[in-house]
Amino acid sequence: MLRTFATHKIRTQTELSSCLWDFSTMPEGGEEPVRLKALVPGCWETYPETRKYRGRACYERDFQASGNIRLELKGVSHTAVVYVDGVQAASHYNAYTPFQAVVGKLAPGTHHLKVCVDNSFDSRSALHVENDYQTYGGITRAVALEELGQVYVTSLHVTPVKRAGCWYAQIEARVRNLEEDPFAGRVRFIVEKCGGESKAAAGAVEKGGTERNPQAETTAVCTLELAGRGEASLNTEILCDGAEEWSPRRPVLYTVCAVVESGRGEAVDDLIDRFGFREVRTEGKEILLNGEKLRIQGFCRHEDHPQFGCALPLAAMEQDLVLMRDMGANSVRTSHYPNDEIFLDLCDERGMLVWEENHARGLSEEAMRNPNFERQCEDCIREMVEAHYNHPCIYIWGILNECASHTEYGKSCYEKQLSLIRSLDRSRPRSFASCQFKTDICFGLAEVVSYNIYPLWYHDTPADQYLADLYDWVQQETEGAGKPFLITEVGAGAIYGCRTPDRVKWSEEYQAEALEKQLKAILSHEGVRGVYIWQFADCRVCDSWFHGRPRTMNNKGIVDEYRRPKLSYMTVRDIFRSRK
Ligand code: ADA
Repeated sequence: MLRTFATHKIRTQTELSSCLWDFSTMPEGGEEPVRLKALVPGCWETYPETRKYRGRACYERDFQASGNIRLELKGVSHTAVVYVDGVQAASHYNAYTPFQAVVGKLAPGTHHLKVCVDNSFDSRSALHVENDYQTYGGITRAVALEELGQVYVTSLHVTPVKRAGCWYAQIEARVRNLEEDPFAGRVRFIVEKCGGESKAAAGAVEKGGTERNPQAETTAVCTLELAGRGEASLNTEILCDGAEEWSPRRPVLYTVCAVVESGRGEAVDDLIDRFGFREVRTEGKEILLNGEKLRIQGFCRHEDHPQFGCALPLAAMEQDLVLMRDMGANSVRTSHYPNDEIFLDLCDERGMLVWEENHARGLSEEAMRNPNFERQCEDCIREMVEAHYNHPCIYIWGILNECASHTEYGKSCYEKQLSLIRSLDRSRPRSFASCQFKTDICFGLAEVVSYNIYPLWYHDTPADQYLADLYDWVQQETEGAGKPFLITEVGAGAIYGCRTPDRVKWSEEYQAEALEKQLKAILSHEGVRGVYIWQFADCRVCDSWFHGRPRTMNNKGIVDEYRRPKLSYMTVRDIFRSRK
């Protein structure tokens, strides 16, 4: 499955995933490769033969196509080299962002696709390092094949803006000419509410047809001229009078469709995405969604499941959202990387607010000085914002969870990355989850101050005292004073089924009691605008993290890895629900 809705009606798109591919390991030391039929998307750790394999492997399959093609790989963990008919077509680093390969003028017939995947840890990889979560191996998200003509829409971003009580859709699109021949035509943009197919849109999507549009107020047309190979940017604004707002309570969605028409009026390409009419901004200590104060009650969630690794199918993603909702949550933090778009589609549809962050966890200044760190972080940010810009559920961008935000060098990295986000998206606030207790120096760089705290777990200071001390320091001593303040992690470990009258650490009783105290302290603090519990479900960690991580799992889930509720489930549910 590529998305929860169709993104093309004119461009021919075929899913190459949701089926078995030929898979073989590529062992370093001359051992026999393991050969399997393996599911894409999937993780090779889910097969008994490769449960513990770390290294290089290759996935192959044939496909039918002709002419110009675009392959989109939505996630390969963690480094990929893509070959079409034996010729390298793309390479990419980072498991959690999509990338593409565009190949010109394929002869009609059968072609061969090979994806070499590497999930090794070595100095080339600054972000995928041995960590408190697992870096799986495989093609872990969907793969799409698209057949392109001479020109195609490469990007389509919508920013909803409200002026004088009216909503406008500000649209920015890019169109690419793949050939030397010039192209002169136009691009028609159509906005409509999801669920209702207007005559205008129905006409516009008829392949090769011409169309007329009676609903001028929801469309705009831009002239397109490309002298030869290259890309053109188009900007327009559409007045969407009477548009219904997206909110967690009523997540009304709209589609935006960009249709490229030739000079003769033929529709030759299209791209459809969804968005919602909503504005997020900060004002003093508040985060406002369409002017309403947000109170975040959320969970941090890893993409992790014992049966699927990080490649959760739709049904498992949906179940996670159902359980979070049942506990009274209104938000999820995609710790610690950009998530599968299908999960974001579900969040859009369910009105679940999302904190999305780039990929980095707990890197020291030394690790941030890896020569590849800056480029790999920037690529991740660019790809995340480009791909997820339109999701109304994303209300904030985060970067660099628990990295060196307390040193001057660290600060220079935070500054570059936050500025990059600002240059790509001016419509959302930015933040980072800090663990630098009373030593952070980066709060002047972001709109929202966020801290991860573990009173009653890693230390025994009472939660209210610890929080008050930290909050007062932020207000009195830092540039975070007067800004919205979130707790982005709090929690305690419990091993599912470990019950003890002594209420010792790792028991379900201890976790439930600790969470009750932590949440009550946080939610009753007048300065705090919300909390994310660490974490929704237990997750697998890297083997070298076994110390302090019984079962080689991070056991702070409110449900275990199979989503079985621990005692704290009802504690969280009672507290979150009592506040709605
Ligand atoms: C950190 C970190 C999480 C996790 C957590 C824990 O705050 O951000 O990824 O490691 O601590 O369980 O200790």
